[in-house]
Amino acid sequence: MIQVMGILNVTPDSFSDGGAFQSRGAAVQQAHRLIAEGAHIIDVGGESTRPGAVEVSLQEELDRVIPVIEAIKATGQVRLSVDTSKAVVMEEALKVGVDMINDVRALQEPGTLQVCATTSVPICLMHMQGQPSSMQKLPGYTDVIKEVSDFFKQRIEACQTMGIHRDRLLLDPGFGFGKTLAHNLELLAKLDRFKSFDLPLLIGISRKSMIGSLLDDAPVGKRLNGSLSAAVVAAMKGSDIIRVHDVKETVEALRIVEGVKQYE
Ligand code: PT1
Repeated sequence: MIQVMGILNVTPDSFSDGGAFQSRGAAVQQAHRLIAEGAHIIDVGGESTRPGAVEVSLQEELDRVIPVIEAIKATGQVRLSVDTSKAVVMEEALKVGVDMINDVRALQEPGTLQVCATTSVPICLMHMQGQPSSMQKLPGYTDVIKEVSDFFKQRIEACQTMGIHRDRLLLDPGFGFGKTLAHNLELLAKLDRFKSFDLPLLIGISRKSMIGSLLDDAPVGKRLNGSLSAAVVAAMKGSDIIRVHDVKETVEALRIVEGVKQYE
């Protein structure tokens, strides 16, 4: 079954829910809502990585993320993922029982490969060109599919060299991370190319600017239909996990995909 990963942002500058879930209680409440709506995994993130976002200090990120993971984990109702690039945050999240690591920097930060080598949880390796603060300034590729593929190959090898089993890895082309609309659309159109790695694909497109661009610059709050349509396309092209804000709607849309896929 295609899995739905519900987004739980614990950032004050989060791009689409305005930091409404900053306090631990509110974050846990939102987690319960995502679970009730059918989320298979909840992705807890304390660093905004949307275009233009500034980096957050280690202590700030720990303070935001760890208590929330601990509190949701105590309910024992759902698998939890931590959206971080920092080794110490990964380490502390693992101590409180996180089930998956989601790294938009694909374990390129110091110490992250080492921390991941000491555990057996799944790891999502995402592709990004540049850094969030400036990645949308001038994205450029000769061949976006080849360059993302080469990056995956290199990061898979780096993991294996450190003793991280290949079968723990998931791949994510990183929609909106140093990509123009054309790059994002080509990645979505040719998503099936990445199936050749024989690893699960995770896709995050929910409410992103690529959806807004195709809808006459619709604001974040008016991107639901577009996000669902993109999720359906991604699922039809072989995505295994879809990372979204609107869990209930996505679960319903994916039921139709599941129905169709039975007869492929
Ligand atoms: C993602 C993702 C993520 N996206 C994974 N983790 C974000 N594995 C955070 C925009 O163009 O796709 N995959 N963690 C959020 N980042 C963005 C990027 C938000 C671009 C918005 C945009 O609007």
